[in-house]
Amino acid sequence: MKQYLKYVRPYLFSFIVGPCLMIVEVIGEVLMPYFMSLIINRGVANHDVPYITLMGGAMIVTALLMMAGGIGGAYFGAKGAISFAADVRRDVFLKIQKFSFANIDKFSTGSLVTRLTNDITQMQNLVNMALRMMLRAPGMLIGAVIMAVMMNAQLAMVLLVVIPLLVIAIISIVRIAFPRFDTMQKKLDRVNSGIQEALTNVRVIKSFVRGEHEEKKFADANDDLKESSINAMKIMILLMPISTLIMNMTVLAVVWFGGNQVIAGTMPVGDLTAFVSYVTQILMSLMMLSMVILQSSRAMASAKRVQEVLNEEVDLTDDNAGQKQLEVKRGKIEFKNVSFRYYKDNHEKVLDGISFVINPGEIVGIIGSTGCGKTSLVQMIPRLYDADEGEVLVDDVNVKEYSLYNLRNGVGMVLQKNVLFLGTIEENLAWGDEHASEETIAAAARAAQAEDFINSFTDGYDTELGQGGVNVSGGQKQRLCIARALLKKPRILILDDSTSAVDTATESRIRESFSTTLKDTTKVIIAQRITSVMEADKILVMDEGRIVGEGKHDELLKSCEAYQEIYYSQMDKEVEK
Ligand code: DCP
Ligand code: MG
Repeated sequence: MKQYLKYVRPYLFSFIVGPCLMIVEVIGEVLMPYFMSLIINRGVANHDVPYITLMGGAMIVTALLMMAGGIGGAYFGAKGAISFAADVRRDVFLKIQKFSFANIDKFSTGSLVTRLTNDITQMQNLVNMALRMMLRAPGMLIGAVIMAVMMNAQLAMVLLVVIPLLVIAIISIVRIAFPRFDTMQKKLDRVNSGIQEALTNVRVIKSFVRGEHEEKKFADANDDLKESSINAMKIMILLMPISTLIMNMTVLAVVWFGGNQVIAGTMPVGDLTAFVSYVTQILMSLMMLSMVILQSSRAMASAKRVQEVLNEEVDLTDDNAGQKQLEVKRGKIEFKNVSFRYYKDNHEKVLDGISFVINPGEIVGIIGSTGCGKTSLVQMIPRLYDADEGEVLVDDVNVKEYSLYNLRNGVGMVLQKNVLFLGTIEENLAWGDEHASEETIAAAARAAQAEDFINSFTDGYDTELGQGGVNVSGGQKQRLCIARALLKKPRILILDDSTSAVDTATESRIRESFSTTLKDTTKVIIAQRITSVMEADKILVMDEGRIVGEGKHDELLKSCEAYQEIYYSQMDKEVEK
């Protein structure tokens, strides 16, 4: 928890002044019953009106001071807590931005969202509460005990019985509640993950008519959360009635014993009323403390979850890169005996002993059955994942030697599952290069065969895209993604199945335009259709994580069995059509 201290430091003023102002309120609270007892004992008993007025005035002044202290304390408490939470949120967000794909795979997106929102809010609530109660509750407890003992030490003995009783009750309740809140937070995570998944995939769910299934899945998770919340609250609910019961019994005992003293004439009436107030204050402050402890038990669970994100080791950094200023210039790619697996615990290798060389400016096709590792292979080039064994070289330098910025700037990649962002087409394309002029953007769109359909929209480049690019067709989206990558003017361009939704005629036009606009750029094209890669300088044929063939179309057709299989199965389909 020490880790969070640095978030307190910038707001130290609020963190100190807030609780101090609350002390003003506490002093007032403790003085009020005393003034009251003076009015009753002296003023009322002696019919001394000026004295009553004087004391009444003192009470009004105290009340005003209390109000000022209360408002100030609440203000600085809230300010400190809100600022604290905002800074933590910022750092968690920045950390997630640094996450590698492998890190993100580890936490689910839903869980990250819960941690960024709900968990940090829990922490904020705790800080806010702590700032207001931290000094106030113990202050009130101590102040009231002192006043009570000073007023009537004998009667104060009652407290010796009651306080331990209440403390035991509170501790047992908190101890039972603690793990239940922990469970509750985990269930909340599951609900959030479910919501996240269902919302992002709502189209798939509808098209598979799996709405009912999803509803049931969600209802289950939601009921689960409900059950565990009720389970936790059941215990919380006990806290109030038990404390109130103990408090009322105590007041009864005080009035009983105190009343006898008043009748015997050993205690003034005013003292009895003040004493009852102090007893109430003591028990109230214990209840406040228990609330803080309970809230902190919830917030501790949250703080731990936030900490997990903050402390997660980003397994892919350029901290040890030796040649950070180096940029990708020529675009040569070489794999030396590369092996890779997503899950490090003895799972099967996804890539197994991959070796090949791609020379600058070459067009290379990668082909192979689904799941054979094509995407995994190309992800090694911009270091989206790191190889477990072997080396990946770009321009004869290990990719780990580059700064991630320079490497990824030099390697443009159109991901298989690509998305566009909320905003206009132009904003989306300029995402590849924010300083791009209108002409450059138009040229990139032209090269990706996107210009015609963009111009056919009434708003042209100013057409607003929905989240993820929902309001363009699959093929249009792919072409916009290609144009976006082109604007980066990469030395190496990787297209991962990026024209799968584009018709073959348009696809071949894109290929043609590449041969003029991107003459010197190394192009790696992953495709399902052999026609997409037939004209490449070289084709890599993959099967189950290995390269089983390498060469030009004609050579492979003669020598590579796997290639022949793919070729003839696709040709058969053509004939059937
Ligand atoms: N895989 C995994 N975890 C990931 C991604 C993939 O375990 N985060 C597994 C699934 C496959 C294997 O790795 O068994 C290879 O996956 P690829 O995505 O590399 O496969 P392809 O790109 O070749 O398949 P496709 O043609 O369907 O895109
Ligand atoms: Mg793939």
